Amino acid sequence: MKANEQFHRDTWVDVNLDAIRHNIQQVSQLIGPEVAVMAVVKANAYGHGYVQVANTALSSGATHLAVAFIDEALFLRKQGILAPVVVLGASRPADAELAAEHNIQLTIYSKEWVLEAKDYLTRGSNLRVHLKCDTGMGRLGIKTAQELKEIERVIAGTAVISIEGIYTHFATADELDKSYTDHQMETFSSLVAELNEKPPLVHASNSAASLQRKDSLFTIIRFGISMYGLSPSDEIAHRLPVELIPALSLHTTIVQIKKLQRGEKISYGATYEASGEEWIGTLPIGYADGWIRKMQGFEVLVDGLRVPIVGRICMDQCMIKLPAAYPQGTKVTLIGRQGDSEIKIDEVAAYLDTIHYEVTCAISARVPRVYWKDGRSISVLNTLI
Ligand code: PMH
Repeated sequence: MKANEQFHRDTWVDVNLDAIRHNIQQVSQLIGPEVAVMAVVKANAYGHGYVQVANTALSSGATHLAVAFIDEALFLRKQGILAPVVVLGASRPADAELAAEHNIQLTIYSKEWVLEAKDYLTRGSNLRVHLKCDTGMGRLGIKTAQELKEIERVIAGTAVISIEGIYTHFATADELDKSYTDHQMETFSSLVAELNEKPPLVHASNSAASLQRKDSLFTIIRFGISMYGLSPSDEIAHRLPVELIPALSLHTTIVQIKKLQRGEKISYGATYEASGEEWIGTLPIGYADGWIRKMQGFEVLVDGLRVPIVGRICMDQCMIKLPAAYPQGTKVTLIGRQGDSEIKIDEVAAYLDTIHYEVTCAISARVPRVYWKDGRSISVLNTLI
């Protein structure tokens, strides 16, 4: 079946799996064969689609996957993905057995959690955990050597939990000033040194650190935003040592075109008024797709030209002003390339006064994702069927 026969609305995301493969290969070359790659696929793989990204990452050399909570990990398991999955966020002690059963590794950061969880684990279970150290992010984590050693001691006293990893997360690795990350690195290294036994996995680097500092690589990196082809921040974009290819683009089509006369108005609130004869196209994408109301006034690409979004963005539709009577069915690109023109996710993020992470995550589940490999569309994710 053709890709566009698997959904019935002409708005879709294209995900270029070759770009994801390329980005992983680039970072793998940079970090060398001694350091493994954990592909961060939480939040529907930053909006790109859990399963297709996870499988592409694994077949491109990633050994581990990371998600935010157990339900995301269970979803991957349900889709037949067997690779090690690490939950980066908090989990309930009562779910320890469930995680162990599905070979899902959990993040822990308190002795109390271990004491509670071990009562839920049945004899013969082995829950693998990663000890999260808070070295300056102030989010989740063990702060002192004493707490860390206590947790190690309590785990050593149970047969049902084993320490698979120790890690931390950087707060400012995407900034040019490296002093705060240096400080976090020192704190982390001294905490790791306190353990009686070094776990198999030691990790700290997100994309920004992976691409910039060899000293933070340890045994595995946690590669997120740059796997999707995006620079961790504008600040470091010009000094990245590898070429990244963005994987995601967003498209729709003109479903109606009409000629407005001077004084005629557009959309809720009738806030836009034609100043003369104008061609207006209606697009079947709106704020419920993640193309939020604040995008009013931004531009889209039609026939390689930038044209403005006019009037308020509705839940499922919005309108654009066209320079000519383009035919119904004309492709419109909201993120991505048309010929020599491009609207980058960064530009959308800047217009919304946010970061690109938020833009891709916000493209809602009802927008089908079409997956491309070797120049061909190979599958579609349509959560509505
Ligand atoms: N490790 C942890 C613990 C994370 O929270 C994230 C991203 C990553 C790795 C990957 O980072 P990267 O995408 O910069 O490579 N987490 C988040 C977050 O919580 N908000 O924005 C990104």
